[in-house]
Amino acid sequence: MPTNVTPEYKKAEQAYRQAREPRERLDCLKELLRTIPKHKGTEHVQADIKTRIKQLTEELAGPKKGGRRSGPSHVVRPEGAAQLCLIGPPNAGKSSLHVSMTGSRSDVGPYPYTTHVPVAGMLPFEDIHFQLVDLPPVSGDFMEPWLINALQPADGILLIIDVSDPECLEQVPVILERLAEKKVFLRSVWPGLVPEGTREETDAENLFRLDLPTVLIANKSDLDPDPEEVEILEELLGLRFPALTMSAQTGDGLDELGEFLFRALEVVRVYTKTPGKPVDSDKPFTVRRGGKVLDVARLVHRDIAKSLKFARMWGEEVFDGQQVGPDHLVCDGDTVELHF
Ligand SMILES: Nc1nc2c(ncn2[C@@H]2O[C@H](COP(=O)(O)OP(=O)(O)OP(=O)(O)O)[C@@H](O)[C@H]2O)c(=O)[nH]1
Ligand SMILES: [Mg+2]
Repeated sequence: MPTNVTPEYKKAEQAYRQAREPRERLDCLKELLRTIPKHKGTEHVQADIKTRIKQLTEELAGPKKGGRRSGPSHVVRPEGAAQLCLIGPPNAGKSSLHVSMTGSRSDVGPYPYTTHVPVAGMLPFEDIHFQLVDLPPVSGDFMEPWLINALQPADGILLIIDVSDPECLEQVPVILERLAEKKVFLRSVWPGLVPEGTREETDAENLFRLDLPTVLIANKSDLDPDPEEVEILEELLGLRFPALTMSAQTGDGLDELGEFLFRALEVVRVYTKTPGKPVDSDKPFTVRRGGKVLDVARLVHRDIAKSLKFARMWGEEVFDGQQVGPDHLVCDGDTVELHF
């Protein structure tokens, strides 16, 4: 972080960290550039901000007529309770898993480098969905230049390997290295599961670094049915990602992901109701542990959040219809009635 920054810049920094929508992130970047003190000590950061503005503007502009870039935008707008990106070496079965878990039509092929563009799909879990984004592979030979940008809105990574392929021992470190070069760091710590004795050092000072909680997915377990294989792999690689074993072919282990993500991301479901009407129990809004009534109101409508006065709540930690303020914490399964 540059020295002697103004409170205005600090505010812009905080807004950037929280922004998820690409367009919102672009606005925040412009605000950062506007507010950063312009002197020698901030030149690097200024250049970094400008590069990101350029990249994101190009992404948002979509296909360029007669230009280098063509095809759809590579940033997927987050939807559902969280966005998870699929990363892995070529041919590991990322797209096969995506198809099986979300019902998408992502291309599957028996040869490497089948996937060329991001494909979004929704993984259902109970009454919510997680968004899974299938991506092209990462290898020592190649990584799509836009891939890092596509990871920016993600809440986490599914690191998918072919557990029957001994080459994954070389592939995984290469992937981690390539991402780290671009300031994307795959982390084993998830908010809802902090393994004992792990404290990962992060350089929180750096605005553009991205730390993404990661789950290792050992795919193709039908080809290597040793249930301890993934533990041995992690031991050999010196990694401590939580791991799930799956087979896209047989469907084994696929139904564990939703439950895992729900717990690891500490998703909190909140139902809403209008005064005098029954609860809208079909579609909850989702926040994370530590979320407040105000956060739920923001999801319902920005204007409601702005003029929110109080809420009535039903749930385990309140008495029925209890009146609470906008800063009241919500718990999974709560119902709120917003008064504004
Ligand atoms: N036996 C077995 N084969 C699988 C499994 N999952 C995927 N495959 C096969 O592995 C090959 C590659 O699958 P894809 O899903 O295209 O792999 P990918 O990781 O998306 O590949 P790229 O897009 O090239 O990175 C295909 O022939 C799949 O049928 C599995 O669980 N078991
Ligand atoms: Mg693929």
